[in-house]
Amino acid sequence: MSSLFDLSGKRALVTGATHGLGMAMAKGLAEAGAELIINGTTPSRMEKAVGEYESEGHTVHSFIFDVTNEHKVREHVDKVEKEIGPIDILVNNAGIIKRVPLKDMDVEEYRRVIDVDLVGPFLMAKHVVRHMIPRKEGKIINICSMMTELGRDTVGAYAAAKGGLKMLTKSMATEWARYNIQSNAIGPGYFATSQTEPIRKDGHPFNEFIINRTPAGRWGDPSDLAGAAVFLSSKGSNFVNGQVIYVDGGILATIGKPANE
Ligand code: GCO
Repeated sequence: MSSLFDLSGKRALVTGATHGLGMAMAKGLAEAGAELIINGTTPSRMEKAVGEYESEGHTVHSFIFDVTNEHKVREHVDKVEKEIGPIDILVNNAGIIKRVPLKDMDVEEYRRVIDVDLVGPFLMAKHVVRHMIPRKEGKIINICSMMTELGRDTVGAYAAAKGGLKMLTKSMATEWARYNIQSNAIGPGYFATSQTEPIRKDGHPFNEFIINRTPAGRWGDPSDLAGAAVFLSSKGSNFVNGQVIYVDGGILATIGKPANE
């Protein structure tokens, strides 16, 4: 049974893997045997991240490029395939959020969120799948969100992108499953990362709200995502397509309860 989830001999490209959920999922894939190719956009952050991966015994190939730049995406994907080897697993994790009420949001801010969170995964998958199709094998994992299913004040652009990413995942599954390429998504709940730090720390009321709103009664730890990432990267998911696996402590299972109960 354990061989079902063994990623030895597999190569995983994870975008936005210099910190947070991307790094946690990448480490999980490496612990299951995968060779790591990591993407980021900030050289200083990448240097620190490579040091962390290596200090934990993981060898990584690192590349700095913007997933919204199709020329750079094509160039780097082709470079990896030519110089390192086939990309077996793509994790589209890179994403940004801008917390601004829709009525106040500048259209360029809105466009940037859509570009990184929805166009980026399309471009990465389009160029990785070019190589997967002839091999008739591959795994694509898009990283969705609670905002794939729920709205929240000030995150409308992000929700629009993450909602679209669910349907993009289903569309990838529709077009690429015939080549034995499984396209699925992971929907993280609320996790303790730098992205949520502004709404979690220093007595922010959202912290208590999330703890009460989450049946598990806690924020997710990034390591909680490794299992779903390994499953969707492994032979264990070879007949799973177009699904979003929510790793959310139960948030989407419930309407919640009054704070004082
Ligand atoms: C927010 C949070 C969320 C989480 C995550 C939930 O402002 O509501 O940042 O967007 O980060 O996406 O799944």
